[in-house]
Amino acid sequence: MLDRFATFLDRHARVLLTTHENPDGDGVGAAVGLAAHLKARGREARIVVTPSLPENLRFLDPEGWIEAHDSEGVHRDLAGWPDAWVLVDASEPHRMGPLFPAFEATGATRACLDHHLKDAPAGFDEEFTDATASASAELVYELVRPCFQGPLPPVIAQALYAGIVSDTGNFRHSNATPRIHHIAADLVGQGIHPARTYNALYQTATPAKLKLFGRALEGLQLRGGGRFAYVAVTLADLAACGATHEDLDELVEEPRKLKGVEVAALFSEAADGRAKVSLRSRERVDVNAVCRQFGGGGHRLASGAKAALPLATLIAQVEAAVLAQMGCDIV
Ligand SMILES: [Mn+2]
Repeated sequence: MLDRFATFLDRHARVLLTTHENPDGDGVGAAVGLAAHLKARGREARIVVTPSLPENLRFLDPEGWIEAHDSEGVHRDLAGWPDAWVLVDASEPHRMGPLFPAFEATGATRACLDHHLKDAPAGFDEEFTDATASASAELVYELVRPCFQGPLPPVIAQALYAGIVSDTGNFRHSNATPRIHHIAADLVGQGIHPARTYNALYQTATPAKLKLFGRALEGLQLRGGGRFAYVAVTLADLAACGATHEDLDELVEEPRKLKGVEVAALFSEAADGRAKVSLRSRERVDVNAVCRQFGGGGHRLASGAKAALPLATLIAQVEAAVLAQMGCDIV
């Protein structure tokens, strides 16, 4: 697959890299690593994210390559710029959110590089996916590493390490494979600091974020005899704490900490009025199967969905689906 991807990149001179809406450490890390690689090979590469680069990921972009999407301004003619448009860390074009109309309009070859599970490929001229990879950054590492005899350029090493840390939950999740530890060891051996990376990615909470976590945990719900735990956050909760949607990051990990919990969920109201769910499974329950029933997906143990339903309706429906998936009686 990666040989095919390398050949694909070699055929194009102007490559636009985008990732899913509300970019995470893996999407940004993989895109920065790929952009640095392309630039080193004399290609033009740009990265456009929407809505913008989160504060805690700024350190991955020391050269200031990443552009915040501005459809009315500098990106009015974005569709006309690239000859290849690569969606990184997602394989559903709609996950680009506000970038999707330009993606639809472009005359560029459209491709994705991704490690999420997917039923039927659609919407791309070429797909480069490998659901056995722990992170998109792992795919970029495998592509880029053989091109360098010695150490990787620091910008690539840091970006890929942060992508791997993000998607393995700092090597806690079931995708923390032997391979990903070997890759991490190679990157740390080249001078990447695990503690500094962890601090930059995660030790960035504001008082508003901690208040929001407190408020959400006050409303903690347990179902299925304590095997399913969830919290829910409304727009009013965000406003009351002075918090933003970015502050929801990692909140789903809190109910997951409970002893005996098999599935944890975070429900939230999106800014567009739709309701969102993030599901995490400890090991046994396939939450990707649950999210697919609501038009979403992801990985077997970490998945999400967004639906045009009131929050309370989504909660009731997901709760029933999770309990059914667990093989529980619906209580
Ligand atoms: Mn990823």
